Amino acid sequence: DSGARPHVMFIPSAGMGHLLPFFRFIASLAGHDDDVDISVVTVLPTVSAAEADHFNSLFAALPHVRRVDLHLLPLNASEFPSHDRDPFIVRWEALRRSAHLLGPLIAGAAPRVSAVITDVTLTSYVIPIAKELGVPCHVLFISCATMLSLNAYFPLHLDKKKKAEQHEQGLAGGIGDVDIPGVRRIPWSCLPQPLLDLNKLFTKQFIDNGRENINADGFLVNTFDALEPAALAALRDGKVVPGFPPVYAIGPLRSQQHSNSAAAEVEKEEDSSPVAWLDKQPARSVVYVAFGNRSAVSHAQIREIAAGLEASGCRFLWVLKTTKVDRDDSAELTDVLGEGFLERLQLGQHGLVTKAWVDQEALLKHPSVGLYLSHSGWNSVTEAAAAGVPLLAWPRGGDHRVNAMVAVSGGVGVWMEHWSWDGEDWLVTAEEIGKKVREVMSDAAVRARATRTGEEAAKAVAEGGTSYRSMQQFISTLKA
Ligand code: BUP
Repeated sequence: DSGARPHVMFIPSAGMGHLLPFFRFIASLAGHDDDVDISVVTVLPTVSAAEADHFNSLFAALPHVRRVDLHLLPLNASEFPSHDRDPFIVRWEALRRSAHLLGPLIAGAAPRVSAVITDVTLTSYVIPIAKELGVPCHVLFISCATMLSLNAYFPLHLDKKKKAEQHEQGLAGGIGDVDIPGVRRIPWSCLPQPLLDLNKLFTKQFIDNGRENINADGFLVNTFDALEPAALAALRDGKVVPGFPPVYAIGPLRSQQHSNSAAAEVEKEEDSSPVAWLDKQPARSVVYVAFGNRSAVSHAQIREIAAGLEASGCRFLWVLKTTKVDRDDSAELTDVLGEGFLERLQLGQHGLVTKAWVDQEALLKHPSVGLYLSHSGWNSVTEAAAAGVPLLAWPRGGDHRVNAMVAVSGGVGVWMEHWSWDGEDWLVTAEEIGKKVREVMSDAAVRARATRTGEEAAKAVAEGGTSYRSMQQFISTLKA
Protein backbone atom coordinates (compact mmCIF):
# COMPACT_ATOMS: atom_id res chain seq x y z
CA ASP A 1 0.00 0.00 0.00
CA SER A 2 3.06 2.24 0.17
CA GLY A 3 2.37 5.69 -1.24
CA ALA A 4 -1.42 5.19 -1.37
CA ARG A 5 -3.66 7.81 0.24
CA PRO A 6 -4.05 6.70 3.88
CA HIS A 7 -7.50 6.08 5.33
CA VAL A 8 -7.61 6.57 9.09
CA MET A 9 -10.58 5.24 11.02
CA PHE A 10 -11.18 6.79 14.44
CA ILE A 11 -12.92 4.71 17.09
CA PRO A 12 -13.59 7.13 19.96
CA SER A 13 -15.11 6.39 23.36
CA ALA A 14 -17.75 8.25 25.40
CA GLY A 15 -17.73 11.37 27.59
CA MET A 16 -16.79 14.89 26.51
CA GLY A 17 -13.36 14.60 28.11
CA HIS A 18 -12.71 11.71 25.69
CA LEU A 19 -14.51 13.06 22.64
CA LEU A 20 -13.25 16.67 22.58
CA PRO A 21 -9.58 15.73 22.13
CA PHE A 22 -10.62 13.31 19.37
CA PHE A 23 -12.57 16.03 17.61
CA ARG A 24 -9.66 18.45 17.98
CA PHE A 25 -7.21 15.88 16.68
CA ILE A 26 -9.45 14.95 13.74
CA ALA A 27 -9.89 18.60 12.78
CA SER A 28 -6.17 19.17 13.08
CA LEU A 29 -5.34 16.09 10.97
CA ALA A 30 -7.89 17.18 8.37
CA GLY A 31 -6.34 20.66 8.34
CA HIS A 32 -2.72 19.50 8.39
CA ASP A 33 -3.03 17.23 5.45
CA ASP A 34 -5.76 16.96 2.84
CA ASP A 35 -4.15 13.81 1.60
CA VAL A 36 -5.67 11.62 4.33
CA ASP A 37 -9.11 10.00 4.26
CA ILE A 38 -10.84 10.09 7.63
CA SER A 39 -13.74 8.03 9.04
CA VAL A 40 -15.23 8.32 12.49
CA VAL A 41 -17.15 5.53 14.18
CA THR A 42 -20.17 7.17 15.77
CA VAL A 43 -22.20 5.50 18.50
CA LEU A 44 -25.69 6.91 18.84
CA PRO A 45 -27.50 7.77 21.01
CA THR A 46 -24.70 9.37 23.00
CA VAL A 47 -24.75 9.36 26.80
CA SER A 48 -24.95 13.17 27.07
CA ALA A 49 -26.53 15.92 24.99
CA ALA A 50 -23.17 17.72 24.74
CA GLU A 51 -21.68 14.69 22.97
CA ALA A 52 -24.53 14.59 20.43
CA ASP A 53 -24.15 18.32 19.71
CA HIS A 54 -20.42 18.01 19.21
CA PHE A 55 -20.72 15.01 16.85
CA ASN A 56 -23.17 17.06 14.76
CA SER A 57 -20.82 20.05 14.69
CA LEU A 58 -17.86 17.88 13.68
CA PHE A 59 -19.62 16.40 10.65
CA ALA A 60 -21.10 19.78 9.68
CA ALA A 61 -17.71 21.48 9.83
CA LEU A 62 -15.84 18.69 8.03
CA PRO A 63 -18.18 17.31 5.37
CA HIS A 64 -15.46 15.14 3.84
CA VAL A 65 -15.02 13.21 7.10
CA ARG A 66 -17.03 9.99 6.83
CA ARG A 67 -19.46 9.02 9.53
CA VAL A 68 -19.65 5.30 10.27
CA ASP A 69 -22.55 4.42 12.54
CA LEU A 70 -22.22 1.73 15.18
CA HIS A 71 -25.45 0.33 16.59
CA LEU A 72 -24.64 -0.95 20.07
CA LEU A 73 -26.26 -4.05 21.47
CA PRO A 74 -28.52 -3.07 24.38
CA LEU A 75 -27.04 -3.36 27.86
CA ASN A 76 -29.00 -3.19 31.06
CA ALA A 77 -27.11 -1.05 33.59
CA SER A 78 -28.99 -2.71 36.45
CA GLU A 79 -26.83 -5.80 36.05
CA PHE A 80 -24.07 -3.80 37.79
CA PRO A 81 -24.24 -3.02 41.50
CA SER A 82 -25.73 0.44 42.05
CA HIS A 83 -22.46 1.84 43.47
CA ASP A 84 -20.69 0.79 40.26
CA ARG A 85 -22.97 2.26 37.63
CA ASP A 86 -21.26 5.39 36.32
CA PRO A 87 -23.12 5.93 33.03
CA PHE A 88 -19.92 6.58 31.07
CA ILE A 89 -18.11 3.52 32.42
CA VAL A 90 -21.20 1.41 31.70
CA ARG A 91 -21.11 2.78 28.13
CA TRP A 92 -17.48 1.69 27.77
CA GLU A 93 -18.59 -1.78 28.87
CA ALA A 94 -21.45 -1.70 26.35
CA LEU A 95 -18.92 -0.85 23.64
CA ARG A 96 -16.79 -3.81 24.72
CA ARG A 97 -19.75 -6.16 24.45
CA SER A 98 -20.43 -4.92 20.93
CA ALA A 99 -16.77 -5.25 19.96
CA HIS A 100 -17.50 -8.05 17.46
CA LEU A 101 -19.34 -5.45 15.35
CA LEU A 102 -16.15 -3.43 14.92
CA GLY A 103 -14.21 -5.95 12.81
CA PRO A 104 -16.76 -5.85 9.94
CA LEU A 105 -16.84 -2.00 10.15
CA ILE A 106 -13.06 -1.82 9.75
CA ALA A 107 -12.83 -4.62 7.17
CA GLY A 108 -15.80 -3.38 5.16
CA ALA A 109 -14.71 0.24 4.79
CA ALA A 110 -13.72 1.58 1.40
CA PRO A 111 -11.09 2.66 0.66
CA ARG A 112 -9.29 0.07 2.74
CA VAL A 113 -8.55 1.28 6.29
CA SER A 114 -4.80 1.82 6.69
CA ALA A 115 -4.79 2.76 10.40
CA VAL A 116 -7.13 2.78 13.37
CA ILE A 117 -6.92 5.39 16.12
CA THR A 118 -8.80 4.50 19.27
CA ASP A 119 -9.31 5.56 22.88
CA VAL A 120 -7.53 4.00 25.84
CA THR A 121 -10.84 2.86 27.35
CA LEU A 122 -11.26 0.49 24.38
CA THR A 123 -7.76 -0.82 23.63
CA SER A 124 -8.13 -4.31 25.16
CA TYR A 125 -10.33 -5.38 22.24
CA VAL A 126 -9.81 -2.81 19.49
CA ILE A 127 -6.05 -3.49 19.23
CA PRO A 128 -6.51 -7.29 18.78
CA ILE A 129 -9.31 -6.76 16.24
CA ALA A 130 -7.20 -4.33 14.18
CA LYS A 131 -4.15 -6.61 14.42
CA GLU A 132 -6.15 -9.57 13.20
CA LEU A 133 -7.12 -7.54 10.14
CA GLY A 134 -3.49 -6.49 9.63
CA VAL A 135 -4.32 -2.83 10.33
CA PRO A 136 -1.99 -0.76 12.56
CA CYS A 137 -3.69 0.56 15.69
CA HIS A 138 -2.71 3.77 17.47
CA VAL A 139 -4.12 5.23 20.66
CA LEU A 140 -5.02 8.88 21.16
CA PHE A 141 -4.42 9.11 24.90
CA ILE A 142 -6.68 11.77 26.36
CA SER A 143 -4.96 12.21 29.74
CA CYS A 144 -1.39 13.15 30.65
CA ALA A 145 1.77 11.13 29.93
CA THR A 146 2.08 10.45 33.66
CA MET A 147 -1.37 8.83 33.59
CA LEU A 148 -0.31 6.81 30.54
CA SER A 149 2.69 5.57 32.51
CA LEU A 150 0.39 4.63 35.40
CA ASN A 151 -1.96 2.79 33.05
CA ALA A 152 0.95 0.89 31.49
CA TYR A 153 2.67 0.11 34.78
CA PHE A 154 -0.31 -0.64 37.05
CA PRO A 155 -0.75 -4.28 35.94
CA LEU A 156 2.97 -4.88 36.58
CA HIS A 157 2.66 -3.22 39.97
CA LEU A 158 -0.15 -5.65 40.85
CA ASP A 159 1.82 -8.65 39.60
CA LYS A 160 4.84 -7.64 41.67
CA LYS A 161 2.77 -6.99 44.74
CA LYS A 162 0.89 -10.27 44.49
CA LYS A 163 4.15 -12.14 44.05
CA ALA A 164 5.70 -10.38 47.03
CA GLU A 165 2.71 -11.18 49.17
CA GLN A 166 2.41 -14.70 47.70
CA HIS A 167 -1.25 -14.22 47.21
CA GLU A 168 -2.97 -15.67 44.20
CA GLN A 169 -6.14 -13.72 44.85
CA GLY A 170 -6.45 -10.15 46.02
CA LEU A 171 -3.90 -8.10 47.89
CA ALA A 172 -3.64 -8.43 51.64
CA GLY A 173 -1.83 -5.12 52.08
CA GLY A 174 -4.02 -3.16 49.67
CA ILE A 175 -2.92 -1.64 46.38
CA GLY A 176 -0.31 0.58 48.01
CA ASP A 177 1.61 3.46 46.46
CA VAL A 178 2.59 2.93 42.85
CA ASP A 179 6.23 3.74 42.17
CA ILE A 180 6.41 4.14 38.39
CA PRO A 181 9.99 3.57 37.24
CA GLY A 182 11.56 6.75 35.91
CA VAL A 183 8.37 8.77 36.45
CA ARG A 184 7.25 9.26 40.06
CA ARG A 185 5.67 7.61 43.04
CA ILE A 186 1.89 7.98 43.04
CA PRO A 187 0.61 7.67 46.63
CA TRP A 188 -2.39 5.33 46.82
CA SER A 189 -4.52 8.25 47.99
CA CYS A 190 -3.92 10.00 44.65
CA LEU A 191 -4.81 7.05 42.42
CA PRO A 192 -8.17 7.04 40.69
CA GLN A 193 -10.10 5.73 43.67
CA PRO A 194 -11.88 2.83 41.93
CA LEU A 195 -8.40 1.27 41.48
CA LEU A 196 -8.32 0.52 45.20
CA ASP A 197 -11.00 -2.11 44.55
CA LEU A 198 -10.02 -4.80 42.05
CA ASN A 199 -13.66 -5.79 41.56
CA LYS A 200 -14.78 -2.44 40.19
CA LEU A 201 -15.78 -2.33 36.53
CA PHE A 202 -13.41 0.61 35.95
CA THR A 203 -10.49 -1.30 37.50
CA LYS A 204 -11.05 -4.36 35.33
CA GLN A 205 -11.16 -2.17 32.22
CA PHE A 206 -8.09 -0.21 33.34
CA ILE A 207 -6.04 -3.39 33.90
CA ASP A 208 -7.14 -5.08 30.65
CA ASN A 209 -6.42 -1.96 28.62
CA GLY A 210 -3.12 -1.37 30.44
CA ARG A 211 -1.91 -4.90 29.58
CA GLU A 212 -2.89 -4.58 25.93
CA ASN A 213 -1.26 -1.19 25.40
CA ILE A 214 2.15 -2.68 24.70
CA ASN A 215 0.68 -4.02 21.44
CA ALA A 216 -0.38 -0.62 20.12
CA ASP A 217 1.58 0.82 17.21
CA GLY A 218 1.90 4.20 18.87
CA PHE A 219 0.48 6.60 21.44
CA LEU A 220 -0.53 10.15 20.64
CA VAL A 221 -0.62 12.06 23.92
CA ASN A 222 -2.28 15.42 24.53
CA THR A 223 0.74 16.85 26.32
CA PHE A 224 4.01 18.53 25.33
CA ASP A 225 7.61 17.76 26.05
CA ALA A 226 8.29 20.77 28.27
CA LEU A 227 5.30 19.93 30.49
CA GLU A 228 6.15 16.29 31.26
CA PRO A 229 9.77 15.69 30.29
CA ALA A 230 10.44 12.86 32.79
CA ALA A 231 7.30 10.83 32.09
CA LEU A 232 7.76 11.11 28.33
CA ALA A 233 11.43 10.14 28.52
CA ALA A 234 10.69 7.14 30.79
CA LEU A 235 7.95 5.88 28.46
CA ARG A 236 10.10 6.35 25.38
CA ASP A 237 13.17 4.75 26.95
CA GLY A 238 11.22 1.65 27.97
CA LYS A 239 11.80 2.38 31.68
CA VAL A 240 8.09 2.16 32.52
CA VAL A 241 7.47 -0.98 30.47
CA PRO A 242 10.25 -2.40 28.29
CA GLY A 243 9.42 -2.24 24.60
CA PHE A 244 6.63 0.31 25.00
CA PRO A 245 5.38 1.61 21.62
CA PRO A 246 6.42 5.05 20.28
CA VAL A 247 4.95 8.00 22.18
CA TYR A 248 4.13 11.19 20.27
CA ALA A 249 3.46 14.25 22.45
CA ILE A 250 1.24 16.33 20.19
CA GLY A 251 -0.49 18.73 22.59
CA PRO A 252 -1.93 20.92 23.70
CA LEU A 253 -4.66 20.01 21.22
CA ARG A 254 -6.74 23.04 20.24
CA SER A 255 -9.96 23.46 18.39
CA GLN A 256 -9.47 24.85 14.94
CA GLN A 257 -12.60 27.00 15.08
CA HIS A 258 -10.89 29.51 17.34
CA SER A 259 -9.17 30.97 14.36
CA ASN A 260 -12.67 31.47 12.96
CA SER A 261 -13.69 34.87 14.32
CA ALA A 262 -17.24 34.59 12.89
CA ALA A 263 -18.22 32.12 15.59
CA ALA A 264 -16.86 34.40 18.30
CA GLU A 265 -18.76 37.35 16.83
CA VAL A 266 -22.08 35.48 16.96
CA GLU A 267 -21.51 34.69 20.60
CA LYS A 268 -20.57 38.28 21.38
CA GLU A 269 -23.82 39.60 19.95
CA GLU A 270 -25.77 38.01 22.76
CA ASP A 271 -25.51 40.42 25.61
CA SER A 272 -26.01 37.83 28.34
CA SER A 273 -23.32 35.48 27.02
CA PRO A 274 -20.27 34.73 29.15
CA VAL A 275 -18.03 36.35 26.53
CA ALA A 276 -20.07 39.56 26.54
CA TRP A 277 -19.94 39.58 30.33
CA LEU A 278 -16.17 38.98 30.35
CA ASP A 279 -15.72 41.81 27.85
CA LYS A 280 -17.00 44.21 30.52
CA GLN A 281 -14.61 43.08 33.25
CA PRO A 282 -11.11 44.42 33.94
CA ALA A 283 -8.07 42.47 32.75
CA ARG A 284 -7.20 39.36 34.81
CA SER A 285 -9.94 40.16 37.36
CA VAL A 286 -12.17 37.10 36.93
CA VAL A 287 -11.93 33.65 38.52
CA TYR A 288 -13.30 31.08 36.07
CA VAL A 289 -14.88 28.19 38.00
CA ALA A 290 -15.76 24.84 36.42
CA PHE A 291 -15.50 21.22 37.46
CA GLY A 292 -15.87 19.62 34.06
CA ASN A 293 -18.86 17.93 32.55
CA ARG A 294 -19.08 14.85 34.72
CA SER A 295 -18.17 15.86 38.25
CA ALA A 296 -21.35 16.32 40.20
CA VAL A 297 -20.55 18.53 43.20
CA SER A 298 -23.03 18.15 46.09
CA HIS A 299 -25.53 20.94 46.70
CA ALA A 300 -24.06 21.55 50.15
CA GLN A 301 -20.57 21.97 48.69
CA ILE A 302 -21.95 24.19 45.92
CA ARG A 303 -23.32 26.53 48.56
CA GLU A 304 -19.93 26.71 50.28
CA ILE A 305 -18.28 27.49 46.94
CA ALA A 306 -20.85 30.23 46.30
CA ALA A 307 -20.25 31.83 49.68
CA GLY A 308 -16.49 31.40 49.27
CA LEU A 309 -16.45 33.13 45.89
CA GLU A 310 -18.49 35.98 47.30
CA ALA A 311 -16.18 36.24 50.30
CA SER A 312 -13.10 36.31 48.06
CA GLY A 313 -14.19 39.68 46.74
CA CYS A 314 -13.12 38.55 43.26
CA ARG A 315 -15.31 38.57 40.17
CA PHE A 316 -16.21 35.09 38.97
CA LEU A 317 -17.68 33.17 36.06
CA TRP A 318 -19.02 29.83 37.24
CA VAL A 319 -20.09 26.97 34.97
CA LEU A 320 -22.23 24.91 37.29
CA LYS A 321 -23.25 21.28 36.78
CA THR A 322 -25.22 19.34 39.35
CA THR A 323 -25.37 15.90 37.71
CA LYS A 324 -22.94 13.52 35.99
CA VAL A 325 -24.98 13.53 32.77
CA ASP A 326 -26.24 16.87 31.43
CA ARG A 327 -29.59 15.38 30.29
CA ASP A 328 -30.44 14.71 33.97
CA ASP A 329 -29.65 18.23 35.13
CA SER A 330 -33.02 19.83 35.79
CA ALA A 331 -32.08 21.70 38.97
CA GLU A 332 -32.90 25.41 38.95
CA LEU A 333 -30.05 27.75 39.85
CA THR A 334 -32.25 29.54 42.37
CA ASP A 335 -32.97 26.25 44.15
CA VAL A 336 -29.31 25.26 44.25
CA LEU A 337 -27.78 28.63 45.13
CA GLY A 338 -30.63 30.45 46.85
CA GLU A 339 -32.36 33.56 45.53
CA GLY A 340 -30.40 35.96 47.69
CA PHE A 341 -27.11 34.93 46.11
CA LEU A 342 -28.35 35.40 42.55
CA GLU A 343 -29.97 38.75 43.42
CA ARG A 344 -26.74 40.03 44.92
CA LEU A 345 -24.95 39.01 41.71
CA GLN A 346 -27.45 40.96 39.63
CA LEU A 347 -27.01 44.05 41.75
CA GLY A 348 -23.28 43.96 42.14
CA GLN A 349 -22.33 42.68 38.67
CA HIS A 350 -19.72 40.66 40.51
CA GLY A 351 -20.32 37.30 39.00
CA LEU A 352 -22.08 35.19 36.42
CA VAL A 353 -23.32 31.64 36.94
CA THR A 354 -24.42 29.50 34.03
CA LYS A 355 -25.60 25.95 33.53
CA ALA A 356 -25.21 26.10 29.77
CA TRP A 357 -22.38 24.49 27.80
CA VAL A 358 -19.72 27.16 27.27
CA ASP A 359 -16.72 27.28 24.98
CA GLN A 360 -14.29 26.87 27.86
CA GLU A 361 -11.18 26.91 25.71
CA ALA A 362 -12.14 30.33 24.34
CA LEU A 363 -13.19 31.67 27.75
CA LEU A 364 -9.85 30.74 29.30
CA LYS A 365 -8.11 32.77 26.61
CA HIS A 366 -10.17 35.86 27.42
CA PRO A 367 -7.96 38.64 28.85
CA SER A 368 -10.34 39.18 31.79
CA VAL A 369 -9.71 35.70 33.21
CA GLY A 370 -7.03 35.60 35.90
CA LEU A 371 -7.49 32.20 37.54
CA TYR A 372 -9.21 28.87 36.92
CA LEU A 373 -10.65 27.05 39.96
CA SER A 374 -10.77 23.59 38.38
CA HIS A 375 -11.41 19.90 38.94
CA SER A 376 -8.20 19.38 36.93
CA GLY A 377 -9.63 17.12 34.28
CA TRP A 378 -6.76 16.76 31.82
CA ASN A 379 -8.35 18.69 28.95
CA SER A 380 -9.00 21.56 31.33
CA VAL A 381 -5.39 21.51 32.54
CA THR A 382 -4.10 21.67 28.96
CA GLU A 383 -6.50 24.50 28.11
CA ALA A 384 -5.33 26.50 31.14
CA ALA A 385 -1.71 25.75 30.21
CA ALA A 386 -2.26 26.92 26.64
CA ALA A 387 -3.96 30.09 27.85
CA GLY A 388 -1.25 30.80 30.45
CA VAL A 389 -3.96 31.06 33.10
CA PRO A 390 -3.01 29.73 36.57
CA LEU A 391 -4.97 26.74 37.80
CA LEU A 392 -6.20 26.36 41.36
CA ALA A 393 -6.65 22.60 41.28
CA TRP A 394 -9.37 21.01 43.35
CA PRO A 395 -9.39 17.40 42.11
CA ARG A 396 -12.76 15.67 42.36
CA GLY A 397 -12.00 12.08 41.31
CA GLY A 398 -10.58 9.81 38.60
CA ASP A 399 -7.23 10.95 37.25
CA HIS A 400 -7.60 14.47 38.67
CA ARG A 401 -5.00 14.15 41.45
CA VAL A 402 -2.41 12.74 39.06
CA ASN A 403 -3.19 15.60 36.69
CA ALA A 404 -2.87 18.09 39.55
CA MET A 405 0.63 16.76 40.34
CA VAL A 406 1.59 17.39 36.73
CA ALA A 407 -0.05 20.82 36.76
CA VAL A 408 2.11 21.77 39.74
CA SER A 409 5.39 20.34 38.43
CA GLY A 410 4.69 21.82 34.99
CA GLY A 411 4.08 25.34 36.34
CA VAL A 412 0.40 25.42 35.42
CA GLY A 413 -0.77 26.17 38.94
CA VAL A 414 -1.26 25.14 42.55
CA TRP A 415 -3.08 22.17 44.06
CA MET A 416 -5.17 22.04 47.22
CA GLU A 417 -3.93 18.63 48.29
CA HIS A 418 -6.07 18.34 51.39
CA TRP A 419 -9.38 19.43 49.83
CA SER A 420 -12.05 16.73 49.71
CA TRP A 421 -12.61 14.38 46.80
CA ASP A 422 -14.25 11.18 45.54
CA GLY A 423 -16.35 9.51 48.18
CA GLU A 424 -15.43 11.93 50.99
CA ASP A 425 -18.45 13.65 52.39
CA TRP A 426 -16.92 16.53 54.35
CA LEU A 427 -17.12 20.05 52.99
CA VAL A 428 -14.38 22.53 52.23
CA THR A 429 -15.65 25.67 53.92
CA ALA A 430 -16.53 28.96 52.27
CA GLU A 431 -13.93 30.68 54.41
CA GLU A 432 -11.11 28.46 53.17
CA ILE A 433 -12.20 28.68 49.53
CA GLY A 434 -12.49 32.48 49.69
CA LYS A 435 -9.10 32.87 51.35
CA LYS A 436 -7.31 30.61 48.88
CA VAL A 437 -8.92 32.16 45.80
CA ARG A 438 -7.91 35.65 46.97
CA GLU A 439 -4.39 34.49 47.78
CA VAL A 440 -3.71 32.73 44.46
CA MET A 441 -5.33 35.53 42.43
CA SER A 442 -2.76 37.95 43.76
CA ASP A 443 0.25 35.61 43.66
CA ALA A 444 2.64 37.09 41.09
CA ALA A 445 4.99 34.07 41.17
CA VAL A 446 2.17 31.65 40.33
CA ARG A 447 1.05 33.92 37.51
CA ALA A 448 4.58 34.23 36.12
CA ARG A 449 5.00 30.44 36.07
CA ALA A 450 1.69 29.99 34.26
CA THR A 451 2.64 32.62 31.70
CA ARG A 452 5.92 30.83 31.06
CA THR A 453 4.13 27.49 30.64
CA GLY A 454 1.73 29.18 28.21
CA GLU A 455 4.72 30.35 26.18
CA GLU A 456 6.18 26.84 26.17
CA ALA A 457 2.83 25.44 25.02
CA ALA A 458 2.65 27.93 22.16
CA LYS A 459 6.23 27.10 21.15
CA ALA A 460 5.46 23.35 21.17
CA VAL A 461 2.61 23.60 18.66
CA ALA A 462 4.13 26.33 16.47
CA GLU A 463 5.89 25.30 13.27
CA GLY A 464 9.12 23.54 14.22
CA GLY A 465 8.03 22.99 17.86
CA THR A 466 8.17 19.60 19.60
CA SER A 467 4.46 18.83 19.24
CA TYR A 468 4.35 20.11 15.68
CA ARG A 469 7.24 17.85 14.73
CA SER A 470 5.70 14.86 16.52
CA MET A 471 2.52 15.36 14.56
CA GLN A 472 4.48 15.50 11.27
CA GLN A 473 6.37 12.40 12.28
CA PHE A 474 3.15 10.57 13.06
CA ILE A 475 1.58 11.58 9.74
CA SER A 476 4.64 10.28 7.93
CA THR A 477 4.16 6.85 9.59
CA LEU A 478 0.62 6.81 8.18
CA LYS A 479 2.04 7.22 4.70
CA ALA A 480 4.92 4.78 5.05
BR1 BUP B 1 -18.73 21.57 31.50
C1 BUP B 1 -17.87 22.12 29.98
N1 BUP B 1 -17.70 23.60 28.14
O1 BUP B 1 -19.41 23.83 29.53
P1 BUP B 1 -11.88 17.46 31.21
C2 BUP B 1 -16.72 21.50 29.58
N2 BUP B 1 -16.09 21.91 28.46
O2 BUP B 1 -15.98 23.40 26.74
P2 BUP B 1 -14.13 15.93 32.27
C3 BUP B 1 -16.56 22.99 27.74
O3 BUP B 1 -15.07 19.81 28.26
P3 BUP B 1 -13.31 13.83 33.91
C4 BUP B 1 -18.39 23.22 29.23
O4 BUP B 1 -13.12 22.74 28.16
C5 BUP B 1 -12.80 20.35 28.50
O5 BUP B 1 -12.21 20.40 27.22
C6 BUP B 1 -13.66 21.58 28.72
O6 BUP B 1 -12.76 17.65 29.91
C7 BUP B 1 -14.91 21.19 28.02
O7 BUP B 1 -12.82 16.89 32.32
C8 BUP B 1 -13.82 19.21 28.51
O8 BUP B 1 -11.39 18.76 31.70
C9 BUP B 1 -13.86 18.48 29.82
O9 BUP B 1 -10.83 16.45 30.86
O10 BUP B 1 -14.07 15.17 33.59
O11 BUP B 1 -14.02 15.01 31.13
O12 BUP B 1 -15.31 16.78 32.34
O13 BUP B 1 -11.85 14.20 33.88
O14 BUP B 1 -13.78 13.45 35.27
O15 BUP B 1 -13.67 12.82 32.87
